[in-house]
Amino acid sequence: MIGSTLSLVRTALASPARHPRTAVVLGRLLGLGFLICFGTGLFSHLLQDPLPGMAFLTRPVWLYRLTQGAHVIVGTALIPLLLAKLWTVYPLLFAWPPVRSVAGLLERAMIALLVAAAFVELATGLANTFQWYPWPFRFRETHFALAWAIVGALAIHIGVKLPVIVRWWRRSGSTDADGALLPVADGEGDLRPEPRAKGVTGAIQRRLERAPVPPAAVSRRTVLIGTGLASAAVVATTAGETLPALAPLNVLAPRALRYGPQGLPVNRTAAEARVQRTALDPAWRLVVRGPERSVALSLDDLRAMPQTDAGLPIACVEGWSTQAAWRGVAVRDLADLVGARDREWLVRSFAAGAYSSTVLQREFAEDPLTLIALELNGEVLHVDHGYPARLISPARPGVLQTKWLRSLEVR
Ligand SMILES: Nc1nc2c(c(=O)[nH]1)N[C@H]1C(S)=C(S)[C@@H](COP(=O)(O)O)O[C@H]1N2
Ligand SMILES: [Mo]
Repeated sequence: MIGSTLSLVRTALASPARHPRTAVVLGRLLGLGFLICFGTGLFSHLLQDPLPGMAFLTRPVWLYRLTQGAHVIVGTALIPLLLAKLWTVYPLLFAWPPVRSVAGLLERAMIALLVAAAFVELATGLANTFQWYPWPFRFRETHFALAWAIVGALAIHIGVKLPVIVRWWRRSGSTDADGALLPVADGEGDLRPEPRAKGVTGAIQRRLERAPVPPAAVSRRTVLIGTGLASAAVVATTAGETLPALAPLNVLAPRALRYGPQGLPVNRTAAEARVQRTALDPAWRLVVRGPERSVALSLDDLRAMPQTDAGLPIACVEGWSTQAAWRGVAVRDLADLVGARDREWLVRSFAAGAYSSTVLQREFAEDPLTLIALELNGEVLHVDHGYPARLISPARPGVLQTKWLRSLEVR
């Protein structure tokens, strides 16, 4: 009874667009996209939590802007692709019996894991770009752990589906008409439109036989073109938060380029961080603590030191980024003051809460463009951008570009 009902469901859902080739074409793009997101995400994660002994490139200065921009753009494009893929294969959920072998059971369980993980990954990633955290768990740890689950499950999934993938890899067309199978363990997962529901008898069967065959609502081409257009549309309307050329189309992204004081977006204002009073206090000093010597520098002391200009982007993990002109004291010059070149620094903010300190690794500390910035785009740093002084360094995530500095200590 259940079997025949499910068979009816599958007959109703059959469509020429729900074809293994659709699944393979979408699957290729999904696999490629998830790999790009995995690689760029791993890079971003390691920059924030380096493994012991790890060193990073500090050039090109836009390296992180590129990798994180790609991470968020590709992740956004994956959303329509994943939905289209699920639309293509979900009739397989109505197969009866649901499993026919241990291998089939394992494969289904693994696909359930893959789909669930991919869904949560894309949903949390999207919410993160809007700085919206409607969940009790920590975003970064969860997003990172799920990424490994996805990549592992994807590897197994591709391995199991290799026969179908190989079969549909080339658009030869000759095998198109025959056995449109999504072969799994032992022939489970037939996506073929069923000419007639199996196991249906009596009145239902007679009605089915008399029923006209419904015309194909959508073709494979329509589904693929529609999915491509949907992905292109979400990218075109969001990528403008990092690509200036697309800025005029940027209507869906949470960030507009050049919005905010001094032409730069602000994630956390001085008022939100409750630092206005400390920031504007003339008694403010920047403490630079070397192994043997320490100095406490006023803003005038810092301004009296040699000033370095650097054109560097702020590239937020959430995907927005903006190029800006910074001016201030090179960290190398401060290191010379306390005799501590070629060292790793702990940089602290007087703002409490998240991102209140960062470890500035040796290679970034030694880069001549890593600055204690006092000016932004030709003006004294706005208090929302970290007045009196903030850290800015090439090729590092925005979260590590600490604002409202209090001290630098050799580690
Ligand atoms: N002290 C402090 N520094 C901080 C932050 C913060 O919340 N507190 N935000 C970081 C983040 S997430 C980014 S992307 C950059 C740029 O943020 P802004 O646009 O708010 O300046 O500053 C970073 N520096
Ligand atoms: Mo950020």
